[in-house]
Amino acid sequence: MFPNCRILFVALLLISTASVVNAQPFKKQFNRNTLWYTKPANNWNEALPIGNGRLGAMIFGGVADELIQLNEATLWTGGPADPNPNPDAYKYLSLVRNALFNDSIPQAIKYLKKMQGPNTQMYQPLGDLKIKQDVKGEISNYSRSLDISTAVAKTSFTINGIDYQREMFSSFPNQVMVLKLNASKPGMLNFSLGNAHLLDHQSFINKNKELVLTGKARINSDERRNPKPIVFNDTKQCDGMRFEWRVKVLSNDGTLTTTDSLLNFKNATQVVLLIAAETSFNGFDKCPDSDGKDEKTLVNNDLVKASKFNFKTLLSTHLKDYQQYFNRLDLWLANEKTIDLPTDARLAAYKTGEEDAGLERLYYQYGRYLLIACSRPGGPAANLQGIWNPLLSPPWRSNYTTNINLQMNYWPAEQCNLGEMVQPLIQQIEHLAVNGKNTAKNYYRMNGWAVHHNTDIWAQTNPVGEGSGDPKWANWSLGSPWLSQHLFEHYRFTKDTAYLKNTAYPLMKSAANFCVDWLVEHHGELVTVPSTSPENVYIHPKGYKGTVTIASAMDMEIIWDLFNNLIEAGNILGIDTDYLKMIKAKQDKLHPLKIGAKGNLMEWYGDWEDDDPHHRHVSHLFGLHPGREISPFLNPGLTEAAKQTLLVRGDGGTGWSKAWKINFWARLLDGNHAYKMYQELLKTSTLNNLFDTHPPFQIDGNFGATAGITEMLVQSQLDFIQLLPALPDAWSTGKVKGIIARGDFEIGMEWAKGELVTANIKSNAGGNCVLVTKNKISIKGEKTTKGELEVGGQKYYKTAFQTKKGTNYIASVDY
Ligand code: FUC
Repeated sequence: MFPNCRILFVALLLISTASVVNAQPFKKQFNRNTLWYTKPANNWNEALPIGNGRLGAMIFGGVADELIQLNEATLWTGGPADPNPNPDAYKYLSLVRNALFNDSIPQAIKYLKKMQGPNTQMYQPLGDLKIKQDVKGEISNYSRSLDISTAVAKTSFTINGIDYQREMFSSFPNQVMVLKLNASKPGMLNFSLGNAHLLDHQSFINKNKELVLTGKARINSDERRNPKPIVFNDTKQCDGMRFEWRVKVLSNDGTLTTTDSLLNFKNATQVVLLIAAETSFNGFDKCPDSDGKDEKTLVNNDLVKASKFNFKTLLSTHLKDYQQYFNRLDLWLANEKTIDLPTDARLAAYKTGEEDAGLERLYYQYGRYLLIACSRPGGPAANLQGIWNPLLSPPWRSNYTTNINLQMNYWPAEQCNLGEMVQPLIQQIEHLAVNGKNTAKNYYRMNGWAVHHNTDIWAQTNPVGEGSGDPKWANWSLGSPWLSQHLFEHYRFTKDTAYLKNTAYPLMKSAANFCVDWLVEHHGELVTVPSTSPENVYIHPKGYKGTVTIASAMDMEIIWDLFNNLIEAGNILGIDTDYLKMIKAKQDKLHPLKIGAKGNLMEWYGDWEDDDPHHRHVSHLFGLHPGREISPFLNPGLTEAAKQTLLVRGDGGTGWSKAWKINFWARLLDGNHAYKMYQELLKTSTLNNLFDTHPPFQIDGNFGATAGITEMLVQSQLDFIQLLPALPDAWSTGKVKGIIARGDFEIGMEWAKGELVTANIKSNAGGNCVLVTKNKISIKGEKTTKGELEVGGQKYYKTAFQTKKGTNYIASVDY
């Protein structure tokens, strides 16, 4: 039954506009974790994504013409980054600094452009797999779906009484994609398989009757604003990355013939195909051509290994692997209704104001699905589009932007019980620290490692912009301290002291060394100069628009955060006492955060107006989130200023901007405003396949929203765990299992009418557990230390107890 008339109206509208096929009434075949549709994707933004961290596909679900667009996560243009692409850059630093201290902003901008270097490389598509299926007649029962609890996509339809189905998944354990096609009547499956790529390539059938596509990425990516010819070879250094993908027939009960570069299947009932892909990428510091891996042997090995198994075994191995991650966390909202509507119709109804807690929950879990699908240990970090990109010149190069977007991709990982998926980011940071040392030395004559606004699979770290980039983004230089936050957070969530000692601490310390050198003493304070507040523009008191300043609030907060984490880390490890005293002294001397005339947190060195008061970046609230310098529990004055800042900025912005605002409002303990931002994100920044759109598609908003919802339910950034810190009225009754709090506590909870009922806390690492709740609670069978505190007029109860590793504790509310 349809819940009400408006949904019915939208449903009818969709059914009547389904021009490609007839949408027949549906059997209840989909569960609460399924995205499903009654027509094929009209375009890429409607196709459904699958991935195993490395091999990705966007499935369109066409009937006679099916398009499956493929990606391989390591396929990028270019080769190892040039350690010193602008040898004169360092000469301009003192000129920039003098200009800024003399308040000559245009002059500083001119010099900053002279400090820029090449733009990053681009993430590339792997190609298209094309299916032409021989089907004639009226189509009924069409659906295409993606079940995020199994990570399996399906396309089904009926023609002349025959049911056809295609089923596809990307297997991490077997490192292939698996595609099964079948017909319900024997011998009725007739189709051909071909491939395509936008670059010059070779396409053929090899002696094993495999469909092969081989190609080479460009060594130079073209410049968007000033297209240069595609270049595959660099006579000086290195040639572009090679790639190859193959389709192998695992089983086929019909006949197979080949023509040129097509596989033709006739009179089959079921065909199972394996798709394997490899590139010659051999590490961020190796030429992908001369020092590249042998991609042909690797593809062959992948296929040989996977073809030892039948479809059933491949599927069960895939499910076991995928579900070990996905099933760790679940959320139930009491007001989730069973809605027998396709996902695009649900979203359309939601956009008209229809309530749909089930869609809200689905989008939340979709963020977890996407992270498992695009970031797996051993592979590259999730880029701006995860691993899904069909274009040779994708938006923003589909690279990594480090002034918010890359970090946002990883905000949900630890807290949503997917800590392993952070490994690719940590690996990227390790590479950045190597190249970033050259950048710090060559560009600034400084110690430590520096990362600027953009990076890529080659871990490029120089300021980008090629001499004409706006310094408000191109010259932003605090990538290393911000990324270091993720290093320490991984420790805070896992309590892995060996990792802290051997991996995180040395990298954090080196980033801090860069910050120590980067800071300049000015009127008795430490400031950054040059400084930007990504990517905002202020109105200078002299009337012109300024982008560069000294000591933006964000710079101060990021450096404060690193110093704070480093001191904490050093104390845990019991090392570097004198060094950390020096760091503490520097932290205390940082130019302080200030409140402006409007009651907001000052973004700039002066209390200047913004060129765009609703600018999408809210960089100066870094200390509220993802930092932990500003909190209602610590500093009500700054917290109020942060709130005022958000009110002035408004609730608009790009997808990721709205996602960030969910997190901000959750940290301000305002669940209803956080929820409002979530609604805004779903209503105005979400595509029909539930990808976030900037616009265009950018995956950070998906991840930022999943993180934000978790922040509404559990927070642990301070030295306690808050249960239901920002529960919105809309989700007044529900339950959750599997959220991870810092200290490695796994939290399950039930709540009703807006109040906690019970919580289950599993201690994975032992240690002291401090809970902060709005209700008074007891821990079954445990002695606790209790306290009370009041924040913003709300009374909170603090309950502390010692835990044993591997033990479950039950918290119940004292009535
Ligand atoms: C930053 C943002 C843009 C976009 C880009 C990828 O530059 O300001 O909005 O998200 O990254």
